[in-house]
Amino acid sequence: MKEERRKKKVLILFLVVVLLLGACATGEGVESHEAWVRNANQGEITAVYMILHNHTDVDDALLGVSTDVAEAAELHLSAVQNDVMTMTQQERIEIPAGDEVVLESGGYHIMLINLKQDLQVGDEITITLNFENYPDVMVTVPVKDSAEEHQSHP
Ligand SMILES: [Cu+2]
Repeated sequence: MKEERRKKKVLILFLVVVLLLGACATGEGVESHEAWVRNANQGEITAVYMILHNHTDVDDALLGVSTDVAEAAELHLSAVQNDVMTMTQQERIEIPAGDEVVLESGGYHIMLINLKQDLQVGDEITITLNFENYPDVMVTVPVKDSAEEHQSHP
């Protein structure tokens, strides 16, 4: 009887874990999840955020990004130093095997510099991610409002 209950508990725990992992559990290669770009106007800069998930068993790194909507795209890391928000350009963003890295406000992000067009809420842009090992990945990125997010990103 006790054994039976224990088995049930283990099964439920297993199901919960599977549900929590969600789409990631079935992923392949290096994928991006929940990508979005902050709305901005032509000539301005903006930032792209996402979760990068490395489903492979090889350590990888994001080396660069290309897009038609901006003059340049750079990898950046934000940090607070002496109460001042700073951004430094990164040559690479490591994505260890079987792990994920979060690009988010106040941390790693992809900076789009000198936008060639307005990015309005509801629009979508396409960016291409270049990795050290994994082949290029094209990502469709919806434009979202910056208002509910923090306002301090330069
Ligand atoms: Cu930046």
